[in-house]
Amino acid sequence: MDGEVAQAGGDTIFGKIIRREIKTDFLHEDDQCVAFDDIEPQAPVHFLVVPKKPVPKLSDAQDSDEKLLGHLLIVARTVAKQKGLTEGFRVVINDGPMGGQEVMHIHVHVMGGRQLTWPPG
Ligand code: D5M
Repeated sequence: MDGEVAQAGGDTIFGKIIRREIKTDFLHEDDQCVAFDDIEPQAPVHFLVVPKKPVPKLSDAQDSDEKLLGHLLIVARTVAKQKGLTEGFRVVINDGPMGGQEVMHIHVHVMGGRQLTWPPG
């Protein structure tokens, strides 16, 4: 585990979840990230994959975060399968105010379990 990952979390609600200051049932945890159900689900299945490294948003990510960002998608795929999303699902990363991001700790939304439509709002 590298030093940045070991710091685990920032000053957002997700930092508190990662540091277990807020009790949350993790669907997945490893040295780089956690996954847990979204508190305001927009679909029958809606979970978040959150890196322990407190990158505020995708547009703040560094080139050196390439492996970490790829890992988040692999975990999204794995947990989606565990959740039974065999017919498909949606992956979303909101970025900044215009992207509708509310929690400034980068996270991957995974939604499924109903027919999703396009475009989103
Ligand atoms: O999405 C932020 C998401 O984070 C939003 O769907 C609600 C969710 N959220 C906020 N607080 C919690 C806790 N405590 N547990 C689980 N989920 C939570 P964004 O992309 O930033 O708009």
